[in-house]
Amino acid sequence: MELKITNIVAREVLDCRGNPTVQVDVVVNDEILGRADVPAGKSTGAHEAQEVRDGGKRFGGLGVQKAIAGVAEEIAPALRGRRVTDQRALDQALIALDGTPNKARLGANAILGVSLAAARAAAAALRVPLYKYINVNAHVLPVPLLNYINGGKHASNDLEFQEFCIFPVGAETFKEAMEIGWAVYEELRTIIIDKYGKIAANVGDEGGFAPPIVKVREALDNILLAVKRSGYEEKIVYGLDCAATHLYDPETGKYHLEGNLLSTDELLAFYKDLLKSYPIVTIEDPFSEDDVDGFVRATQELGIQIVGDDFFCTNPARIKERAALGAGNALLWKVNQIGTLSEALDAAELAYRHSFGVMVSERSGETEDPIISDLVVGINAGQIKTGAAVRGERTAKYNRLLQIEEELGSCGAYAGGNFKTPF
Ligand code: 2PG
Ligand code: MG
Repeated sequence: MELKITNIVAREVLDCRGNPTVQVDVVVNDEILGRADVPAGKSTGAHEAQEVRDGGKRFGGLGVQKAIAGVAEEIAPALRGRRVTDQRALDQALIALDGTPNKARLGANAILGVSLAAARAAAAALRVPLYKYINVNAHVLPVPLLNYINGGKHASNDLEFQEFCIFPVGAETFKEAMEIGWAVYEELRTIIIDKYGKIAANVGDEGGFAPPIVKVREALDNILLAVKRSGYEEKIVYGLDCAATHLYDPETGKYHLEGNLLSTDELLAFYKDLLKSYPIVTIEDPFSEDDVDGFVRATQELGIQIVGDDFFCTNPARIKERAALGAGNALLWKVNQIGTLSEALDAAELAYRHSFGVMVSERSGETEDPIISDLVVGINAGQIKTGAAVRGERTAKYNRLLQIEEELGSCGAYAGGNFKTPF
């Protein structure tokens, strides 16, 4: 039977910060529903695909009624009657309809919602889970990069790096990674309350604690102590997202850190020192989105995974150009940075061709939609970053991965072994 798109409906819903976002329903043959929500970032890169927001007073300008009107008035009429399983062709039609290089006219939020909801509808129509619809060989359960101390734009403290994470590479299964994660999180809560008082145990945008810390080393020391007390030291290494685009001062070409202005060289030296003290295996955005030289040097000189977030923006053209220069060795994969599923899949494929790692990521403004869990298994990426395993918009992703691990049974493989290090 032909699987045809018979309707597309978009609506305004709320993300975990309470801000409006787009939810899309794609209906196949008048009865099968695919639904997807679009997330939103706060520490965004300048080169991301553009959302359309309403401006004006309502929701402080953040409303998405214009984006939704574009779905009703232009996208739905253009896609009705098309085969839902032609994901690539649907995405190309969306890109052509928009007509801008960065989806600024109809909005990456509208376009991505339709693209993801179409994939969900196709999978539902074919009666397969989304991860299998994307890839018949989907089987890798990712190591979660659990973000336990929040700083930067995600917290109301003065800690400049955005994310301090544990990476339970030594777990045997995803389920065990969650158990380890819980134990460390609870130890960390106690440590933070003892040191900074109970108010410091409130959490930031991604569920990590947001204590009144300024120094990077102090944040790491607290996490290391929590890991030690949990008894899981042997199973855990560490990761950072410095989100350095937001530390960069364009006037001086330097980076704000702990009361100093550091050159690329000095920041690199700071990282080298950190690596002497802590078993950090992955650093995201150690330099600003256009500091190619910084990324090249970090990749050559730090000897760990250097992940590009704002730096690549999940954009195949940026990955191609910068990977050729040896800038970075891993891609942070965020579907809404590029705006369609097929372009995001192209970005992942390109990354693999350059022997890059791929880490699938949420945005800080998520909903309870766990679609990235199916996507991370679908592309066998082996790494996911979706905050601490608390709060519904984060646990939705982890819970979906627990289901997928159960569904895959003995066919599933936890990716931890890929990251075992000599530390
Ligand atoms: C990041 C992301 C997600 P945001 O910088 O990696 O953690 O933050 O969604 O705010 O861009
Ligand atoms: Mg980032």
